[in-house]
Amino acid sequence: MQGAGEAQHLWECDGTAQPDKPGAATERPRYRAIFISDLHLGTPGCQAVPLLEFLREHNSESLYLIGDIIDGWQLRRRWYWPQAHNDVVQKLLRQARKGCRVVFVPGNHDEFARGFVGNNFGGIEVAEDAVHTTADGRRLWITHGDHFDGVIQCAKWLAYVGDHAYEFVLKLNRHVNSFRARAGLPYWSLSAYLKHKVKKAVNYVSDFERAVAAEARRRGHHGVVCGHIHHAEIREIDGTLYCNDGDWVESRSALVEHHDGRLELVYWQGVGAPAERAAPAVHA
Ligand SMILES: [Mn+2]
Repeated sequence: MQGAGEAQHLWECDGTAQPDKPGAATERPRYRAIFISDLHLGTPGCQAVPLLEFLREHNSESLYLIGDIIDGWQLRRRWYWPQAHNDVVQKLLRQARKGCRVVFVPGNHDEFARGFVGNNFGGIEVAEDAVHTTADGRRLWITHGDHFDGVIQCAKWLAYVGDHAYEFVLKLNRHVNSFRARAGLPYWSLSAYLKHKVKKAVNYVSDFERAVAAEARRRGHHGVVCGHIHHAEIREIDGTLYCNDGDWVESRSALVEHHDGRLELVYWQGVGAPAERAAPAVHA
């Protein structure tokens, strides 16, 4: 992954990118496009430092910021803005200055930016939604995706209920039921109740994916790139390509388009560690 080191250096080199320099003009960014979302800058959960590393190591001709970039909801409750979060914003502005086309499609946590659609901040275009055409001619609809959940809810149940949580639930279940027995109430399975909830969360994810893909299809596009549910994915749904670029709170993932139009999910592990890549989807 360090193979393009020279190109990256020229591209990234602060304020002194020299397209006139012999050889430099032939260097091109590593990817045709990068899609990221759900950074949640302004919250302690945002993994700003790994994100900065990722942005330093991965440049592109186009960069799509697909919503929940700045978490206005949390900032309104409590101001949290460390230097690393500033650095991320600076980095994004610098990308735009260096000739990368940066498009920001606001999400629900940064819906304040929806009031600025059509404007341009330091080279970053703000758009309600967008369409990206891949090198192999596929039109991808770019939208955060929050319009597709009826009740805004977290798909976090999945993350919460790991093995440990399950053990804990079983233990809790015993306590709850010894209490219920003393109170003369019938047995009630907390774990069964939670399992039902988890199943509903799984359904929620697949319902969301289907709804977004169906809308992309209805609009006449070949596919969609969204975020919002913090669940990275590339798969085909009824003939429509569904891509979710994940998030920078939990999965540290991005969707990238190679110069030949191939789409791939990249999970950032940190500098020095090879980026773990999900196998590209068959049709991606
Ligand atoms: Mn969202």
